[in-house]
Amino acid sequence: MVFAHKIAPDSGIFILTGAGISAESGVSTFRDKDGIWSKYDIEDVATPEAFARQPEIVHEFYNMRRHALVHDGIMPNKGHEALALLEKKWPGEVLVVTQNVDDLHERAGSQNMLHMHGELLKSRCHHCGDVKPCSTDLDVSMVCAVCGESGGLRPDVVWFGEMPMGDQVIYPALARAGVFISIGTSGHVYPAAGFVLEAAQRGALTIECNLERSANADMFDYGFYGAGTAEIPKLLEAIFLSAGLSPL
Ligand code: BV8
Repeated sequence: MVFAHKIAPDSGIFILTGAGISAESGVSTFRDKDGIWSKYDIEDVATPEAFARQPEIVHEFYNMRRHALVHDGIMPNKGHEALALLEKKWPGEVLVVTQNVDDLHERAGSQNMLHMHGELLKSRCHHCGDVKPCSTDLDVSMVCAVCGESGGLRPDVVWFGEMPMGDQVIYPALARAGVFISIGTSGHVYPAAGFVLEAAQRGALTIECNLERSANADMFDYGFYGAGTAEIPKLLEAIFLSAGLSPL
């Protein structure tokens, strides 16, 4: 398939990913049937108020997910690998901005990327802001090695009502992108769900790749619908062909 839009081979490609790209690696999504939010209430586990009110419950929620990521043999899938290969082979800039807190993009080889909702494998001290790698359980009794305060170590993730990370990189990259791709996200969470409009207003070609049409599917020029491991390679082939380049 070739897009009606011509793509300049030196175009910047901005890729937003969500939980759907990690689904085939065995990581639960949030809003699918049996997803995380069908088992937990956001207000109980993913807000700063929840952490202030019942930190043990919040720690248990993230400790369970961190333990699974580290110990359950979760590996990057062909979708993560295809994006890492794109970064190597595409003549222009490729930036992956993920809403995911897993490390699967990095483990697949993506380098030019950022976690706008933080990382499960990092802890942050609520008191002094110190961030450290973290692959084990956190609990309220732990003392921060930098400031000596206890009770403040939390997962280095962005909760609802908190400012997402990386704005200084994200918005300039959206402004210069020639192609905006959204992969594996339901389009419910802002400001991420608004990125497609930012890119479209600057004239970017916008493409959605998802198991099914997302909440903001109508905002995209093209859609590839099905499992990411099957659709992402098709989408990347169309991009190379539309730029007059031989596919990966
Ligand atoms: C903020 C924590 C402001 C880490 C998460 C308008 C503008 C701005 C904000 C708001 C607004 N309206 C409402 C808000 C507030 C809120 C919000 O958006 N609420 C929603 C629910 C309405 N936003 C915020 O609070 C954000 N902060 O705006 O701050 C501010 C300004 C100044 C000062 C202070 C604050 C913060 C949002 C971040 C919240 N944290 N996670 C964690 O626990 O993981 S969000 C959570 O949802 C995850 O990060 C997740 O990534 C994210 C989005 O979900 P998806 O990734 O899309 O996952 P989902 O399950 O929904 O969908 C998966 C998709 O994959 C599905 O479509 C499915 O079809 C598809 N799929 C499944 N299998 C496959 C597949 N696709 C392909 N292949 C497959 N095999």
